Amino acid sequence: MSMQKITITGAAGNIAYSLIFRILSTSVFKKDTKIQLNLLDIQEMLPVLQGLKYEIEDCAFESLDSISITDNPETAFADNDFIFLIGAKPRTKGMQRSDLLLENAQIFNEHGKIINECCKKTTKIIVVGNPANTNAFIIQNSTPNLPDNNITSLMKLDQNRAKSILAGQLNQSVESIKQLVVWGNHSTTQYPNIFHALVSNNLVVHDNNINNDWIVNEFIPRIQNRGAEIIEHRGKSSAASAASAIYDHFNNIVNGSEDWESLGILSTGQYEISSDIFFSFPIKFNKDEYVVIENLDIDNLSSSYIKKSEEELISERDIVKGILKTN
Ligand code: NAX
Repeated sequence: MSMQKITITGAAGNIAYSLIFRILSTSVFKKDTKIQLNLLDIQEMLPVLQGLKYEIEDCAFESLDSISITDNPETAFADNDFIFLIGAKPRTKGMQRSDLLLENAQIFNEHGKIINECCKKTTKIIVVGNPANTNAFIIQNSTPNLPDNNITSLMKLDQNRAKSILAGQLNQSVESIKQLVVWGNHSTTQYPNIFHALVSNNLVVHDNNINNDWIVNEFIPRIQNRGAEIIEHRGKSSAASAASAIYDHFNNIVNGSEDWESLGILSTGQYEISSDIFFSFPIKFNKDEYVVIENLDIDNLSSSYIKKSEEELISERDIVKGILKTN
């Protein structure tokens, strides 16, 4: 029997409520692997965590070894295999995006410093709390003891949304769509690049249902604004679909993927993207690592979208730089 230690922050929140049950019911690990789960939230949420712990126990999951709940990051982060950083403050009425960036930057900076002291070299960190890519950049800055490529940010929800909406337009199954990747930031500047995508091994852009007008005026803005569309209908932000995407991202990190994937990683200058931002590139998983798929042709339209998202990430990075200086 082997053991995997997983910590989830923001564990009393909406996404965690779907994610935890998915991770334990359909383990990404080999059958004889047990999970030690650490759930972290702020002190006011400890009663909620206690109730959540009871619910998890009541599922009698075979994959579960133990659960601990805490509001102490030192306890939560010690000696982990995987850390899901979901906990973040929501944007409240009248709050500017820059205020949210700074508030959440403080949380991620504090968590990063603690992780740096108590993690293993192999600890993998998946950043979800928004602004996810810039929070991942903060984590990377505050964890010099960890290899940069252990840190990724979630872009899989955007990729799943793009796949599903494209499959609907083509009247095809989602699994027939391949090589559809979202570039850039997890925000309204993200760029779902349809020009390399395949449907049943043929280029999607050759399909009769697809034309430039649909790509520019419907497909791209629909994906970019899908989060807002969900809030408009549900009155709350995406939670179950976000949890499902986190599970997919986690599964890819553990077991790899045959398809091209979207995840935020530290740019090292691929496609001439600035080298100190977390940017979503087309990624191929090899056995135990992932690599950026290089030398793809980027047309002028794609290039202008990609630049815009890069500019946004650079400006987010510049806003949080003051906090990083105090490290
Ligand atoms: P909730 O507001 O339901 O939950 C957030 C939880 O974080 C709360 O329980 C809160 O008490 C906790 N928290 C706040 N500060 C904390 C701290 N210092 N330490 C530990 N926990 C803390 O939000 P939820 O819907 O679960 O979303 C969580 C985050 O995911 C948000 O930032 C959201 O914007 C982001 N998302 C990111 C996505 C992505 O694709 N990257 C998609 C989904 C989601 O919008």
